[in-house]
Amino acid sequence: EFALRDAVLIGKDLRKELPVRRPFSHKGTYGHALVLAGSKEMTGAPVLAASAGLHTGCGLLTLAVPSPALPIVASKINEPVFWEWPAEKGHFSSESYVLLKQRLASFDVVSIGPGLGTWDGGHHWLKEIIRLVEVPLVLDADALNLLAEDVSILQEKKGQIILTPHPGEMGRLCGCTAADIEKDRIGFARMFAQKHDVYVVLKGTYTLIATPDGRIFVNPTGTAALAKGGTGDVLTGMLAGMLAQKAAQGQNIETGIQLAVYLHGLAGRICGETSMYATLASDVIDKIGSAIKRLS
Ligand code: NPW
Ligand code: AMP
Ligand code: MG
Repeated sequence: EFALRDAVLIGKDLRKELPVRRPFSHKGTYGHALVLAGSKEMTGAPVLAASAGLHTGCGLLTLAVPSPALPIVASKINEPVFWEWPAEKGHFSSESYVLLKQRLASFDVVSIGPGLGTWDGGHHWLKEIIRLVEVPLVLDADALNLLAEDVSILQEKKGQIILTPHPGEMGRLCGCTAADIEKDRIGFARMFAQKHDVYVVLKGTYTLIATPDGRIFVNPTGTAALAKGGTGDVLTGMLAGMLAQKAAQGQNIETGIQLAVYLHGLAGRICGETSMYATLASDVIDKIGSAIKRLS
């Protein structure tokens, strides 16, 4: 029932959707993002996501990191405020639950997953988070791997959820292989988004955005320069940074998702102009500003 011609190519009208940077404004005007990421084994991913979020323009960013990894992560980046996340990931006491709910309410967007790792029963932990967060919630990487244990926990959501799987993660969510996903990218993304009432950003050469009501957007800006570890963590951060601005200004998040995906690809292309081989995830972050300039 859905033909390829029904998919909409993004880019043309995105310039006017960029959050406006007004002279009479301050950091509070541009939103406060929370990124919850990292583990002892993966201390780079949270730094990439947080740095990408701030380069995309949010006013404030808090980086929550499990306590064993926090000192290492905090030594690599200066701009975020840190939140020492309890290492006991699987359990909230009723007291900590109330405090957590209060603290989570102070953010305009919450992004979870890069480098977080997975653990037994982790989907119970994720279910509590999904229940508590009332603002746009981005789930990526290991948050998607935890979600794959039981996708029905999405029913607990209070606000909009955005999933950013690569084909491997999408396969885990759908109970099939990455190769199956690649044979029908639009079909899987659209089915999952509609069934669970979420946005699905299915990454790949042409990243797709499937909306909860069954529309499909296609991003043209990707490049093989992005085929390197950490570039997905950069996209997660860019979504947090862009959605924080959209949410803080009371705007619809849909064009924020499109902007983040488009600018991520464009930043990759700008890197590719120097080298298709040498591009690192951190180089992509350095080109976010140029990508925004090229769009505007
Ligand atoms: P194959 O076999 O390679 O063809 P995983 P991950 C498949 C963190 N990171 N098209 C792929 O297929 C992340 O945030 C930390 C088709 C394979 O089966 C996560 O927390 C970094 N298939 C964690 O590492 C930097 C595709 O998916 C599987 C595909 C694990 O994330 C690196 C691999 O995916 C990393 O970001 C495509 N386009 N893309 C750090 N510096 O701290 C992927 N696949 O097993 O989910 O592993 O994506 O590396
Ligand atoms: P991840 O696998 O989570 O690190 O995400 C990789 C990111 O790089 C996604 O945004 C992909 O769309 C992008 N990417 C990787 N390889 C390519 C490619 N060959 N062409 C376009 N985009 C790519
Ligand atoms: Mg990833």
